[in-house]
Amino acid sequence: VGTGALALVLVALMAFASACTPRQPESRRAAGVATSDIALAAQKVYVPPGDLDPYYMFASGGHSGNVYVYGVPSMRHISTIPVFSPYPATGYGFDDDSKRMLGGLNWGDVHHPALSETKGEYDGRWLFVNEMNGRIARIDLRDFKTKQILGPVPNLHGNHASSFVTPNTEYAMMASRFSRPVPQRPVGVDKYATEYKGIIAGVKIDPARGEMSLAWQILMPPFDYDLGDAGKLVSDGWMFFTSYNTERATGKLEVTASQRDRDYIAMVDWRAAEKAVAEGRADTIDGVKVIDPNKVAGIVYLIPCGKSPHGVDVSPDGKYIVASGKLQGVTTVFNFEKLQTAIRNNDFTGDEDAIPVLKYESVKDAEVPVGLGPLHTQFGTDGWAYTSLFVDSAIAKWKLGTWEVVDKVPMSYSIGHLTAAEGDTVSPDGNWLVGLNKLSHGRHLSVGPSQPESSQLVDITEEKMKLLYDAFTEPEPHYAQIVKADKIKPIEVYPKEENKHPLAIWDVKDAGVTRQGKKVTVKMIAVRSTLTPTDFTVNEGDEVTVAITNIEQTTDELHGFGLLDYNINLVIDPGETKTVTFTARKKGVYAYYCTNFCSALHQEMQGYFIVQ
Ligand code: K7E
Ligand code: CUA
Repeated sequence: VGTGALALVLVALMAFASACTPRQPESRRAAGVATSDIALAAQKVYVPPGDLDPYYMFASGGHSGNVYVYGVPSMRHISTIPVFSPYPATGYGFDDDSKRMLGGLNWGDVHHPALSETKGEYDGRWLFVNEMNGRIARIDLRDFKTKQILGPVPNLHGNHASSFVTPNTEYAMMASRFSRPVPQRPVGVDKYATEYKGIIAGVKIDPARGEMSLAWQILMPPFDYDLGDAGKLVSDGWMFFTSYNTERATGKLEVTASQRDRDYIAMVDWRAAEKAVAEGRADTIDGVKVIDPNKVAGIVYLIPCGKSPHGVDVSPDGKYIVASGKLQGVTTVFNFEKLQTAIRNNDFTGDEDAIPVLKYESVKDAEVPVGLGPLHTQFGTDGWAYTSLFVDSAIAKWKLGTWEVVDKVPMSYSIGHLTAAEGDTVSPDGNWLVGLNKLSHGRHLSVGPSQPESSQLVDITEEKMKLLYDAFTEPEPHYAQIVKADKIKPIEVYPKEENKHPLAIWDVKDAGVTRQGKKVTVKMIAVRSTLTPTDFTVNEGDEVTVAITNIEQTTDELHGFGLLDYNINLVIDPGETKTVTFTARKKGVYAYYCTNFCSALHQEMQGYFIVQ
């Protein structure tokens, strides 16, 4: 059965590959699409000059390390938020603070943005994003800037099933896609099944400041933990994680990890985990409180699930746990009440490393025949669910409770995640749905071998889903969330009275150079259209700190500080102070200048750095 399903997937993929050979630009409007339909679609997505989109979409930038911000429904890319990679456009990764935050890692593989929530609704305060090098970051939506990067955390390797938050942002989640020996040490893969361990972790979030800290980890069997979601309303207090390779196989996983007919969803009682740690029942491994299910019962259970599941998604009412078996033609729905009853009655079929395995028949509600290669599910109003189908390259619409599949819309091509407006909250809006496709071949002017990925906007207000618009993004849009624009209240300047930077100055007469031995501090002011001081001199070998305050309090008045030949590039927003510290290694004269166009005399905003 295993190889059969696999062959099916491969055949479908090959058929897809041959279907999209390169073509020259031309109209590929589908036959039978009337001009009136196109005009209607255009009207729905068009946001006229001067108007604003009613939604923000925050999309993962995959291994670019960025988050991309879009307006919905216009699908205009309006901003890039650098998180795990340097981004010269905003000077991110060049000033002392952001360089320290990146910690010497110049990339990250971002997968799942998670907006902070209050009572299960997006509250517009923070955006959390995970990345594979065992890290998670917090972006403050007050200024759309990365404020904290936690990790790489010990023990946990390949943080993919992250950063899903609980309904009151008590926790963000982390889990290992790659198992390895815990504690970390060199052990051959021949001992994988017994010596390698998976890790599930809870990242505590300070409710006032958003500050993240690693609270606890759970030692898990060496499966590959893939996706997660937090319980809500009736299932609040639980976290769910899919896993594959429950075969504990190594080597060519595409074959060895697809043997079993069922893998598992791990369900974690996070309040019980919290309590176990508070009661001192956790071990400390590499400085982290780690709960071992061999010693502590009642924290985690395993739900058998369709072969090699990918996404797991909790319905808005919290009653259903929807898991997609990516090598199957069905998505499986589990009933939270049945899960609770089964746990209460010890309705188990066995265990994996002391973790009880629930009985599939006792907890399953339905196997919904959505189509081939189901990956992820999002929700609308009235119990409507939308599942992405990678192999079929389509979205299926179906109903919770009746399990009827009522509609399908093709995606071009090969959809991964999908995201609905307010889609992970307890009350989705049921109007917009965006398919985040892995490929786009032939849907845009060719740009060579590295094609943009396509994102497609779908109208879900009516019985039939309607594809309205193709947008494109840089690699690799894994997941995105769409939030009502009026929930986010960004500032446009940093108020002067909030600037507590020790090197901030507000008057040009305070600008200048001070020296302590070989340490030189330059306090600089940036304001239209001068960088003061306009020149400064240091000695070769000095450690130089340039602290620049942009004293503007006017929207859009950013100034830059580009220092040629020294790889220094800062951008300072109105009211902000930034520092850069470096050694004056090269003798000579070097120009610095403002990189951000700021006024008619922007080009005059320049000075000289002299190293003698
Ligand atoms: Cu691309 Cu969520 Cu990393 Cu699915 S993941 S497709
Ligand atoms: Cu300041 Cu250009």
